[in-house]
Amino acid sequence: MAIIDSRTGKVTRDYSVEELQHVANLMRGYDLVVLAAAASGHAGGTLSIMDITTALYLKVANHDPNNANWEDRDRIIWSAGHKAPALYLGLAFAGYYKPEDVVTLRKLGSPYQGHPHWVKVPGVEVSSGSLGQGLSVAVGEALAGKLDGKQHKVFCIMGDGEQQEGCIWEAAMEGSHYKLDNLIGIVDRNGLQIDGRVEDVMSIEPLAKKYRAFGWEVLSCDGHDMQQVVDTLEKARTTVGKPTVILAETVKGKGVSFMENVAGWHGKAPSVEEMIKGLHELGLEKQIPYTRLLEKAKRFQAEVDRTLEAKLPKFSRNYWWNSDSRMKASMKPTRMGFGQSLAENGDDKRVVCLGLDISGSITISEFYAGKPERKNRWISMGIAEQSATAAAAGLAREGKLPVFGTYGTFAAARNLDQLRVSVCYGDFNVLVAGAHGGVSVGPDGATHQALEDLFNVLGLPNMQVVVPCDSVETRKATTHLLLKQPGPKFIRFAREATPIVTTEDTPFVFGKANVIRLRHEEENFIDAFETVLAEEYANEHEDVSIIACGPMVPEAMRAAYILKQEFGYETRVLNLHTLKPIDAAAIVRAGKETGAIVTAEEHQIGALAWRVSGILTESPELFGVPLITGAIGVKDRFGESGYPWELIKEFEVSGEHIAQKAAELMAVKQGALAGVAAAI
Ligand SMILES: Cc1ncc(C[n+]2csc(CCOP(=O)(O)OP(=O)(O)O)c2C)c(N)n1
Repeated sequence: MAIIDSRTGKVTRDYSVEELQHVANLMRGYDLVVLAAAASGHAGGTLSIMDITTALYLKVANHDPNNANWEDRDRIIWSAGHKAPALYLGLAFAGYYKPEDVVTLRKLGSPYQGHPHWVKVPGVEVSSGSLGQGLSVAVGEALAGKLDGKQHKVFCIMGDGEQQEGCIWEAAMEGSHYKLDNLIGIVDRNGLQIDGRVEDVMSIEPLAKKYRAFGWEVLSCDGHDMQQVVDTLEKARTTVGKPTVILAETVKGKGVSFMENVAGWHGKAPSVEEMIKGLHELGLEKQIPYTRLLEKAKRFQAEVDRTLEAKLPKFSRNYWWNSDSRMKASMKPTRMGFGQSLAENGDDKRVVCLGLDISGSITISEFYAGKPERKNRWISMGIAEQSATAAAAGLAREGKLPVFGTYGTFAAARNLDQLRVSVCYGDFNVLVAGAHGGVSVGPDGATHQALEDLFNVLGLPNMQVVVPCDSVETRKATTHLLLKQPGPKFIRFAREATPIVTTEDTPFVFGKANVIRLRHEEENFIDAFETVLAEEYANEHEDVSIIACGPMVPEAMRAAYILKQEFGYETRVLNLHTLKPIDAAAIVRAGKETGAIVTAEEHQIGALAWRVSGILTESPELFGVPLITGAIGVKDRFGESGYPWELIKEFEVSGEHIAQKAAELMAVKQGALAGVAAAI
């Protein structure tokens, strides 16, 4: 069967193998264009899965593009959500929408999010992006199919690196236990993952034997031989009494010579020049109207820019970073400070670093870069956050100082119970890096943006939590946590370049806030500020306080500047880099001495705001003291694809938004003071 009119049951279009080959090639070309337009995304794994995608959506799976939720459709679940562009193009070429629509990929407001969301795009079966979950979802859909006496199949597309997630094997057991012969797994065996060869990162072999031992029928094919792909998929439909897995041998980056078998092309998009080169190799330079498509993407982006500009609170002039000579700041990704510290402190033989297949990007690989003698203390764990977390506890129990890190959400949510029981209950010396925190992974979208991670780790007894404000502070904090601070600790830092607002001389004392005060205009924005330890600061009776952590500290400084320029208000900025243990004294003083507090966090409102308000409300010192508070942060919504600096505006957490909130509080405060004066 294939694409079907669900009303009549008739096949609307049947493709020959040659036609399928032609479409697969075309889809590869579109893939390059949409990735180039997005300037981010996963070239390697989308190209390796393209022939299978074409065979499934145009030939093997029964579905109706005009009736996406047809109850008898075959379900196709993309557990490997990062391959989303291939999925979007498969649906487009099947007729759900036009291929050219996909060119808005990864842009703010586009339905074509970095990782697929089923609510936004018709034909997407479920949302995914956190690896290892799809096979379980497929088990659920297959069980439902059995319960309802349905004949359709449930396909699940997975990566080979993804096989390292333990959850896959729980689902594998369930599939055979319930004899789910309506379940068909497909593994894209391209042999590479982010950190290198699957074989080296964490061997999954012998994969066929493993699935067989779990009670599955195992088929294999050349994932680029269209006839074989179609035949194997059709054969999988006929298995009786057990689930089937297809191990498809593929080449990462297939079809584009300079991308083939190169691990570096995993999470990278081609430049426009590389795209043209790739199109040329595919013989599509003339066939795909790439100039028109890139123009379409630009127009979409221009509209995004306009909408965001309108969202930004307006003042008498532009205060954005580097907008003029007074707003100059140099930028560096905060993650760099983490790697730098590991490089500097890694000689301590107790330090062991665990790799979770994102090592270069989060800079944990700096631990062994150029230092082969440390390689035996570098332990690659594959894509297995839960096991690695508990293994870190085991290492710590034996006197080691384990460090691991991955995307903040996978370092604080995926492994939460392991953190809770194995690490925190045991009170072990484990340093966890919640990398790529907040909006800094922008175009990856909701599944990868850590906006709830701090709720998780702050709620764990014994856990200590630091959110440094720039790469310099990240280096200092990492060094302190790694070697001087016993117990479980979580450090959260960003991927994107953020302004450097501290220097080597800026104080960093674990558990103690800094006060940052605007003093005078300087050529370099940052030099206009003075920073001192909060406990050494003498009250200057400022109008308002802004309490911030992480990349919100530079935004708070910008807000302080705006408030001074626009209203003449004096602001006390509190850099609360340590969220746990929290500097309660500095918070209470800010409340008492300024009477107005705005919290600013690049997180769902509450990780910072509720802890600050908890301290304020239970402080006897503040009884009878007039105090008004406001909170800036993400307002109970999931993330979105978009560039990090766009999301700062979209989520209303910019310096302008902080300043606007502070000005609102000031209006109330002044109104109240005027009322008191009038009453006297
Ligand atoms: C739970 C989780 N951990 C980490 C990641 C980050 N990540 C995205 S893709 C990827 C590598 C996947 O490798 P593989 O399954 O082999 O896919 P392919 O090489 O085919 O792209 C990783 C680690 C993630 N998305 N989800």
